[in-house]
Amino acid sequence: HGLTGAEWSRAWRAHPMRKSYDVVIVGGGVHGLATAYYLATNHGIRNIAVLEKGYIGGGGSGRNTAILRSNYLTPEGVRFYDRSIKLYERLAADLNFNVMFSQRGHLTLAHNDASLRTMHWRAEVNKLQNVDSEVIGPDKIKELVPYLDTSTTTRYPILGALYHPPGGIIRHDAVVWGYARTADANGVHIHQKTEVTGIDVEGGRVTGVQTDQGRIATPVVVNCTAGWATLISDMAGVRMPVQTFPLQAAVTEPVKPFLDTVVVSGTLHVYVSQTDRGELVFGASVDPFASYSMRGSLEFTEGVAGHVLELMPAVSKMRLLRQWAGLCDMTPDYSPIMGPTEVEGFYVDVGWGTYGFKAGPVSGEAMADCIANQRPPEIISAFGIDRFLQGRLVGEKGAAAVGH
Ligand code: PYC
Repeated sequence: HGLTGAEWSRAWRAHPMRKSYDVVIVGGGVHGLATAYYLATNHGIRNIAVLEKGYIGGGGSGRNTAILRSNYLTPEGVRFYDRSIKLYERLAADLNFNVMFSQRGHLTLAHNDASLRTMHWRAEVNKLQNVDSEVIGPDKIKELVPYLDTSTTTRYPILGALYHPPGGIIRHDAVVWGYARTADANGVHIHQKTEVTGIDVEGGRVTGVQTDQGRIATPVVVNCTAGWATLISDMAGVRMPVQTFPLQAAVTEPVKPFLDTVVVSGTLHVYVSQTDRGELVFGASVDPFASYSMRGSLEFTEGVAGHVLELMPAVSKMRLLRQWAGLCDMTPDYSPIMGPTEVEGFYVDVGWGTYGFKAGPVSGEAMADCIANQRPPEIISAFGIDRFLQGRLVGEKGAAAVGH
């Protein structure tokens, strides 16, 4: 509307780095920015630096397939992700930023008796937590997604699906930008192109952070990274049971809207949704070997195209435009690691596997509470790192995206 680039006001500013901050957050994705935002707005803690070695939202927050849902398997997981959905529902108003949340419904298809059984299990756990989720049959699936091949003669017939009406998609960059702008307006300093090179620990407590832009004194460091969770934790001398795997995704050219639900097939290792711009977004499960590579592979493209066509043969003429990868920090039980560690002042919000973006708001809210009140709030009490020592795992594999 007639503004030149120079006239747009900056959504977040660049500041000279202070010599000390009350809290330093490592990682400028949705988790780091949300933690800063809720620390400032819910707890009045504003002397905060968010350090990002690249640009904000350039990691998992800008690489995920923007799917939101809360139809998990464990009561701890369902409650946690449901709180995130509730925060996402009011996020546009809270941040005064259009995040384009479309609650279009989410379908997880079952192609065999074993997965149908897991869908029933999830539906019952979901209902007990007041989360809208039910198992539906092929006729209802066909009504919701006419382009799906629900015939009984396919290689992987669709026997049923877990239907989760509140699930959907959102504009992931807008979520990052909205949190960044509002955190900045509340006094948070966002330092992009600032790489953490060390964490100072003296007498078992954090005293500062070393960066390629100089040292910062601080009593609190929060590791909100994905892909670099073990690297940053190692700097504080804290070991994490995390292995990093790439996950690949792709988009097609845009076409007229025809798909207004999110469709996931665990058996076929694929999920599909259509953006407001008309592109189909495809994703898979993580690559089969641990790696830090963010390059796309032909194997992925062939696999995803084949599987999408088993589900929706009618899209065979659509062309893929782009593919990319993000890094997923997998934990042994497919639940995150959140809260304090054995080093005083060193907190972690890591291990986000393939489900980190959807947890951004609740993680920020809970981590801010944990730091301000110096104890993990109930909603993340099951996700502490000590669960691995105590054998209290929170097994979410049966509900974590597609088969891993
Ligand atoms: O857990 O819904 C999910 C998901 C989608 C893509 C990756 N994970």
